[in-house]
Amino acid sequence: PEAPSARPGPTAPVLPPCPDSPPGLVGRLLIEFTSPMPLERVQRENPGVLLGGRYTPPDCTPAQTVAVIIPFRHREHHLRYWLHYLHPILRRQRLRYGIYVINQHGEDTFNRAKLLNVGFLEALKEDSTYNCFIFSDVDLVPMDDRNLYRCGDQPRHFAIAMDKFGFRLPYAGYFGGVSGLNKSQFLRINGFPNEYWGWGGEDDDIFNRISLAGMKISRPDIRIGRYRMIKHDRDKHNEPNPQRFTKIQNTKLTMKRDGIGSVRYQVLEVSRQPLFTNITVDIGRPL
Ligand code: UDH
Ligand code: NGS
Repeated sequence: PEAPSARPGPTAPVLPPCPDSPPGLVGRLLIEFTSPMPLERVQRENPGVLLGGRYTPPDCTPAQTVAVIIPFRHREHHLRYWLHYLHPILRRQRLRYGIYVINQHGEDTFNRAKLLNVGFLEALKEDSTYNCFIFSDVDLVPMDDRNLYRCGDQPRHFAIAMDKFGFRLPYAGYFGGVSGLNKSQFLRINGFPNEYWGWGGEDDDIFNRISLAGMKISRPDIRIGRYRMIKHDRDKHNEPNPQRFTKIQNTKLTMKRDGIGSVRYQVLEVSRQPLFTNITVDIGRPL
């Protein structure tokens, strides 16, 4: 018979804080999107992920709880690659996290930034301890696990060296693809704009908000912030927005009234899948 001391005690052991530099990282990764990626395989390979795409390191206590928010519509095959690559990376990074896919209902014009606002609010409804929000396009996979999906004392831009831009920033103020803000940084800029319908400019508006709020963008080393983008054609109902150039000139005026404080939407379904939480939402359409 087992000695009593070998049994788990009545109180859970207190785990040490997770290290600043996680020891199990591997560095540069081979990322490719050639062989198909069945969801069953991704599930089988990630048994430690809990329902809804939640994960907590078994061996340490993370300083932050990270909500990863993905704007989404009709990109199931991209999502399978994303989950396949990202779950093991986030696990090695010793993060406590949850994955939220914010699925725009219907076929009206796509609105990335509004979906991200919805993700912020809905993730907090699920778990009020989220204090770091990483906003990621579904088609972007980091090529180096030293690119830590955590928040810092300034808003962070992660996707700084994408393959399609020759592994460089396309312009100094680029803030697209993958970014991260903690809760107070996000609220300081009144969240993201809700009025960019269609493609383009919303990330520049977010960059403007951050600058106008007196914050600076933090970025990883250019050798570490590398990304592969899954190649795709332009989506239907996400045409370039002709208003985007004038809108980004007016961030200073619009950010006060348009943002997380004014977002209106209706959640149609919350579905906890094995590897992510799927939130289908009616965000309306352009006026
Ligand atoms: N997204 C969807 N569904 C859509 C549109 C956008 O899920 O119908 C999401 C998705 O997470 C995507 C993100 O919004 O990664 C950004 O949209 P995007 O991928 O369309 O933006 P990107 O700049 O592409 O990557 C623009 C079209 C490029 C066409 C190039 C043809 N060679
Ligand atoms: C800028 C867009 C951004 C966009 C970036 C990269 O021109 O929204 O290009 O686009 N700004 C405006 O249109 C005002 S990409 O090459 O990824 O298609 O993120």
